[in-house]
Amino acid sequence: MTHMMNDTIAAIATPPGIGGIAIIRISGPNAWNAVKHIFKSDISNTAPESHHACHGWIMNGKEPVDEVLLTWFEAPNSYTGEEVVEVSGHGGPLICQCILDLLLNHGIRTAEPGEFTKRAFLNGKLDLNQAEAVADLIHAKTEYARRVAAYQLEGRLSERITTIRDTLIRNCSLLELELDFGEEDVEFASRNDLKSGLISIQKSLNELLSTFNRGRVCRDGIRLVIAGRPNVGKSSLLNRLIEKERAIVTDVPGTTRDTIEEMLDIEGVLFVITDTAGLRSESGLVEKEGIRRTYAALNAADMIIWMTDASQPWLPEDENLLLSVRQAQVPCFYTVNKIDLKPHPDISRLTQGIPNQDILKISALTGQGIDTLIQKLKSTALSGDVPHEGETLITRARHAEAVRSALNHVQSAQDSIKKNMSQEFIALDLRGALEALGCITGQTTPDDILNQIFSEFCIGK
Ligand SMILES: Nc1nc2c(ncn2[C@@H]2O[C@H](COP(=O)(O)OP(=O)(O)OP(=O)(O)O)[C@@H](O)[C@H]2O)c(=O)[nH]1
Ligand SMILES: [Mg+2]
Repeated sequence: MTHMMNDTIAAIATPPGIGGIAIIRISGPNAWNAVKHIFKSDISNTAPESHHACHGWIMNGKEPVDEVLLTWFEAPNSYTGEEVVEVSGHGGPLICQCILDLLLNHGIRTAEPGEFTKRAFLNGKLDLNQAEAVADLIHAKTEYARRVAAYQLEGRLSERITTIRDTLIRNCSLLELELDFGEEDVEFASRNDLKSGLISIQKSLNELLSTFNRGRVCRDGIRLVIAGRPNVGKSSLLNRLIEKERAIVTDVPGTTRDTIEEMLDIEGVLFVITDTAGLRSESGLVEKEGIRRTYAALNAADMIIWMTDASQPWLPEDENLLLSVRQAQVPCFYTVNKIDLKPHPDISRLTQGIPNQDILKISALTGQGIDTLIQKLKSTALSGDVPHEGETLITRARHAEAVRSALNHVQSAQDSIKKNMSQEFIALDLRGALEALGCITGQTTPDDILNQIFSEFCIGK
C-alpha cells in the first residue's frame, strides 16, 4: 500500500461548544511522545499502562492548562490500529484549542475529516462499508436509521459479501487451474456445481438488492411534498403533522410564499416534509417565484400529498395540478381537507378516476383522518414492510450499483457455461463480479472514491 502513515495526527473529537468533557484524539507513531511533553502525570512521566486511564494536568511550560484524564492505546489495539492517545479535558472550546495548539507545536498535524477512520480502514480495523456505517450511525436521525447502521458496523453486510466473494474466488481458482493445464481436457470446476453455485449467488445478490429501497428510506428519509391550490390548508397540515405552529396559517390565499421544510419521525421512518406555495395562475412576482419553487420541490419528491378543499367548488387549478401530480412517477395521496365543513357537491369530481383507497378525507383543523394518513405514509415508504430485527439492508446507491454490476457478471458467466464456452470467459466474469463486490468492502475501491467517502466524515472521526 502506498499510503504514508508515519505522521501523527490530532483533532478535537467532540462537537464544538460547551459540555461536560471534550476529547482530543491523537493517532500515529509519535502520539505518546508528543503528549508526554505537555502532560504532567500524578505518578510518573513514563507512558501510562495501555488501555488504562491516567489522571494529570496538561501544562504549557509551568502554566496549568486543564486537569485531564488521558488514555493511551498501544498499537495495534486501538481504533485506528496505530498508537492512540485520547485526552479528556473539560468541555470548553478554549481549553480544547489550547491543548491542540500545544500538540501542534510538537510535530503533530491536524487531522483531516474522517482521517482517523480512514487509517482504521487502511490498517484493516474495519472494511469500507463498516467505515461508512460509522458515519451513518453518527448521522442517524431515526431509530431505523440507527439500527441499520449499527448492523452494518457490526459487519453483517460485510459477512454476506465476503461469503459470496469466497465462493467466487474458489471457483475462479479452479477455472484458472484448468487454464494452466492448457491442452489437456480437465475440468476441476464441475460445470454442474458451478451452475448451481452461481444460481445461489444470484439469489443471494437479488435478495440484497431488493432491500435497497427500504434501506435507502431508512438512511435518507423520504422527501414528502404537500401541494395544492392556495388556501386549501397545506400549511395547516404541515403544522398538524409536526405538531408545531411552524408555518403561518391565514385565511388569505397565497399566505405561503417560500417552501418550508421540516423533519418528521414517524415511528422510526424519517420524512422531510415540504410545505409549498399554493398554485394559481394570477399572482405577483414573489408568489411566482414561490410557485416555481413548488414545482422544483414536486420534481424532487419521493411522495406527494395533493390537497383540495372539501367545502369549495372544484377549480381549474385543482384539475391542472392533479393532472401533473398523477403523471409523477411517485406515490401520491389525494387529500380532501376541511371535511369538518359542509362538503361542496363538486367533491365527487375527484372520486372519478382515482382509486378510492388513495383518497383521504381529513381535517387539518380537527385532526380527523390524520392518523390514517400517517399510517399510509409510513407503510408506503417501506412498501408495507418494515425492516425486521436482524435484517441486513443495503442503504447506499454505491452498494446497490456494485451489487447490480456483480449480478450482470454472474448472469454472463451463466450464459457462457450454457454455451459451453471455455474457462477463460467464465473466469473473466467471475473476476468482474469479484471486483464489483470488492468495491463495497473496499478491496477494489478506487482511491478517488475512497477519498470522497472519508471526506464526508466530521473532523475527529
Ligand atoms: N374548517 C377548516 N379550516 C381549515 C382546515 N385546514 C385549514 N383551514 C383554514 O383554511 C385557511 C387556509 O389554511 P392554510 O393552512 O394557510 O392554507 P394553505 O394551503 O397553506 O394556503 P396558502 O399558503 O395560501 O397556499 C386558514 O384559515 C385555516 O385555518 C380544516 O381542516 N378545516
Ligand atoms: Mg400555506
